[in-house]
Amino acid sequence: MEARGDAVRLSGATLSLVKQGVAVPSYDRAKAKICVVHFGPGAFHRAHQAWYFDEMLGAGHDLAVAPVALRSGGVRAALAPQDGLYVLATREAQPSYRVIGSLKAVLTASETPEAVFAHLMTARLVTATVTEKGYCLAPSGDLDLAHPDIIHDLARPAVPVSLIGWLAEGLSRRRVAGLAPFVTLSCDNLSDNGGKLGRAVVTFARALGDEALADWIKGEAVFPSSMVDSITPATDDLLRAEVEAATGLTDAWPVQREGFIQWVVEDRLGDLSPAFAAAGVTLAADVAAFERAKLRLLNGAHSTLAYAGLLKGHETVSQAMADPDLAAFVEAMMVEDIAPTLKPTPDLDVPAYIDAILARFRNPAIVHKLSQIAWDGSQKLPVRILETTADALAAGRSVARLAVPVAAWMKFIESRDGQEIVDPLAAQFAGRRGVEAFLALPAIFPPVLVRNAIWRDAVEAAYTSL
Ligand code: CS2
Repeated sequence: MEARGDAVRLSGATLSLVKQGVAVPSYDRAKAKICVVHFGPGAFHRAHQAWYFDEMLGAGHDLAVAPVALRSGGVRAALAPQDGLYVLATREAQPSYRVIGSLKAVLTASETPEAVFAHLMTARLVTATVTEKGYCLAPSGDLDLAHPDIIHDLARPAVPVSLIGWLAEGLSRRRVAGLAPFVTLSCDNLSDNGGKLGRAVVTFARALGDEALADWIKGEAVFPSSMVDSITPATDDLLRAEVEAATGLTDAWPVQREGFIQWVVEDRLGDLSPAFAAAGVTLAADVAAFERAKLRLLNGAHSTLAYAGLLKGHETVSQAMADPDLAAFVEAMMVEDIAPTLKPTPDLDVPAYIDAILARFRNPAIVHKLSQIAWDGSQKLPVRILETTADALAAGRSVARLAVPVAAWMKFIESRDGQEIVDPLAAQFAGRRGVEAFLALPAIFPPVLVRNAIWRDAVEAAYTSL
C-alpha cells in the first residue's frame, strides 16, 4: 500500500502536481481551524461527512476536522504522511476525482489520548461513525453496562476505549473548565441515533456516580439525530491504481462512493446551521421519518440482497439486482411490506424514493460487495428488518417476505462454518444450526418476537425454502 514505482505520494507539498481535471481544496488549509472532532474516520466518513466539511471550508467556514480512530492506527498510518489529504472517487458513468482537504491532525486515541482531549476542549462539534456496534447498546436500545468496553471505561474514565467513554470524559472536562458542551452528532445507521447516543452518555455518567455531570449533559448537551446516505464500496487495489492514473500521485487510502449523497440533520445545530445548510445538508425539525425510510428501505433491502444474494452465488449488489427473481422480491418487500410501516411525511415521496434506491443499486459503475454488507448482521438485522417486522405484525400484515432476510442470515452464518465471521456477537452464534438455535439469541431477537408463532412459522418456512 506504499507508493508504487516512481510515482510521487499525495501530500501538502505535492498537491500542486495533481493532474488537471482533479478538484483540489480551494481554501488555505494551513489557516483552516479545527473545530470538529470525528470519531471513526473510516471510508464512510471520508466519503460523506468529510466531503461536506470540505464544501463548508470552501465556502469560508472554519470547520476543519480532527479525525480520531479509537484503536486502529491504520488511518493515521495512511493519512498522516499525506497531511490528511486523500482522493475521493465518485463513480458514475463519468467518474470524477477530488482531493479532500478537510481532515487535519489525524489521531489514534489509544496512542495520544491527551491530544484528543485537547481538541475536545475547543471543538464546536463532535461527529461519529463508529458503526452500530460502537454504541455498546443492549437490545433495548439503552447502554449495555455489561459491555466489556463500558466496564473498562467506568473503571478507567481518563483513558477510555469506547465512543461513550470518550464523550463522557470530554464533556466532563468541558464542564469542569466552565465551558459549554460541544454538539454531538451521530452519523451511524441506527434509528433515533442522536437520542440513543445522548441517553447512553447520560447513563454512563450516572453509572460513574457523577450525578452532576449526568444532569449537566442531560440539560445542556445537544445530540441531534441525523440520517446519512451514500453508497461507499470498500477501497481496493483497483481503486488505488485508478486514482494514481487519474491524479498522477499515489494515495495509500483513497475512498469511493456513488454520486448520490444525502445528510439530513435534526435542526438543533445552533450557530453551525448556516454552514451546514449552505453545503446542502437538509436541516429538519423531525429526522425520524427520513431515518426510518432510509434504514428500512435502503439498508433493509441491502441486507436482504446480501444474504439472499450470497446464497445464490452473487457477489455484488448490481449482480444481485440483475437476478430477476431477487430484484422482484426486494421490490415487492419494499413496496408491500416496508412502505406501509413508514411515517407519513410531506417531505418524502415514498414510491419515487423506492425507485431511486433500486436505480442506485443497479448502478453498474459501483462494485459493492455483498460480503461487505453482510458483516455485523447481528447489529444490522434488528434496525433494518426486525423493527419493520414488529410493526407489520402489530398491523396484522403478512411477515412472510420479511422473514426471508432473517432465514437467509441464518443460512449465511451456517455456510461460514469454520471461516471467519465479522460480527461482534460471532462467538455467541458461530456453529449454530437451525432456526430454533438462532432464535435463542436474545441479544438479536427480542423475546416478544420469538414468542410470536406467526413470525416463527414464517422464519421456519423461509429457512426451509432457501
Ligand atoms: C450498507 C450501508 O454496508 C452496509 O450495511 O447497507 O453501508 C449502505 O451502503 C449505506 O448506509 C448507504 O448510505
